[in-house]
Amino acid sequence: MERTFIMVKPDGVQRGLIGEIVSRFEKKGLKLVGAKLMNVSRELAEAHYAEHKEKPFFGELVDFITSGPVFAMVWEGNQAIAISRSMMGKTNPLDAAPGTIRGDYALSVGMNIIHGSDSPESAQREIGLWFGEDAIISYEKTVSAWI
Ligand code: RTP
Ligand code: MG
Repeated sequence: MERTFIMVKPDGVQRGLIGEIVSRFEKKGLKLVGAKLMNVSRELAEAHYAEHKEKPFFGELVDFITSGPVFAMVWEGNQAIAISRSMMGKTNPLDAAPGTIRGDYALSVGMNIIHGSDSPESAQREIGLWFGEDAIISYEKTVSAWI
């Protein structure tokens, strides 16, 4: 069983896509184990995207993520990390297949609606950074036997 950190970015929140995105993850069969609507400090944004610190777009990326509230979530399930990445689609909406979240809702790489952890190491780091283990809920979903 895996956990992954998923975030609806400020553009997704402003465009009213929280419900649509949560719905897609629920219908897929993943289990929501943590969620919060929050403003992001520059410090948190810089720590979250630390791997991109030297990239030319880093400043813009941090400006964007701190520009309005985000909806941060933790989803749990078999292969949750890879499954979520495939539901999101490629980073650049130009390459994201129709049917994926970015393929259906985004036009530009700078505003691509959603973030998802890209590996087990990233997921662990990001869940710790945004939630901490105490904020994650453990519960049984009886429907899990059918997924
Ligand atoms: P994310 O971390 O946000 O889930 O996106 P990702 O894994 O698909 O892509 P990543 O390579 O980690 O890039 C992080 C975010 O930086 C912005 N970006 N801009 N201007 C550019 O060439 C460029 N490249 C990346 C995107 O918003 C991307 O989601
Ligand atoms: Mg990434």
